Amino acid sequence: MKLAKYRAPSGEVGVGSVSGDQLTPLALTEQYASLTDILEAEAPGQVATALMESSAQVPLVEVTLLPPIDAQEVWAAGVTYTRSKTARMEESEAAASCYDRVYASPRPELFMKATPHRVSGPGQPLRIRADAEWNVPEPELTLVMNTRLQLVGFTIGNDMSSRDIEGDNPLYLPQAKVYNQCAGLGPWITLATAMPPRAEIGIALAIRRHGQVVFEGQTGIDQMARTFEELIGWLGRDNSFPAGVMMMTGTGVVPDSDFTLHPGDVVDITIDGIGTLSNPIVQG
Ligand code: DO4
Ligand code: MG
Repeated sequence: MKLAKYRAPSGEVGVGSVSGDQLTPLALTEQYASLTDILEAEAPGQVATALMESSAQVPLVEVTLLPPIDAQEVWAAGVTYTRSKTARMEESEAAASCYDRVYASPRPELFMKATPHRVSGPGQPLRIRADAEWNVPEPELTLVMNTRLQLVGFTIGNDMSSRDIEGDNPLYLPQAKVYNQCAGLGPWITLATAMPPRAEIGIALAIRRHGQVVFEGQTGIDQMARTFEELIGWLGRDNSFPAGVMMMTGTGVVPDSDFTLHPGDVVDITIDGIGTLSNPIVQG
């Protein structure tokens, strides 16, 4: 089952189940009043099924999809694929050994990526920092956890990154990663019970400029150097999440070093079992 957050033409915000090009609104209750409440249930799929029983489907094009997040923090793991390690070592000669070491260390790189107000949903703009010159999207499978740190679903994440700022000095990482409209999430959450086996989850990135594809790349979760459970275990060490948490799991697709995003580009990320997250890029 795929759960989306949407705004109806009336302005009302709701939660719906998506199937093909149709959305079935959920009749929210006092107990299950939000997406977070449903993800918090012992069996989110059963709760959502019960809440949609008397609702009629509406075409997806008649609603506005919102980022599938309420008050969760968004975290990210880094250097979980060889491609990310190599690209980082190229962009930062001074800090090359940091990336090499973290790739092989038991403790992963984890960082706070975004608070909900910095997140863009499907079709909403993602931003290039005004003070950055070398920028890329990072297509990342994103884990959705409830307050008990149970992995309840998956969504698509775009970990927008300023490579010149990060490459200048690794201590600038938070500035390279965290700013207004720095994180894409969506288009919905696929419940964990509905995802394909991990070995079959592919991730594809396409960047379009003036309607032409200027970069394409793909990878698969089977290329990840760490397991989801390992990353969640480290995230939860002496760390609690009163509204649940989402975690991007790192990028395995990095354009060559002569590529940078331009304002006006459109970034499409497709992940098996979820769908496609598409965002236009803005700057300034
Ligand atoms: O170390 C820098 C960030 C790494 C990252 O975001 C990634 O590998 O996806
Ligand atoms: Mg990343």
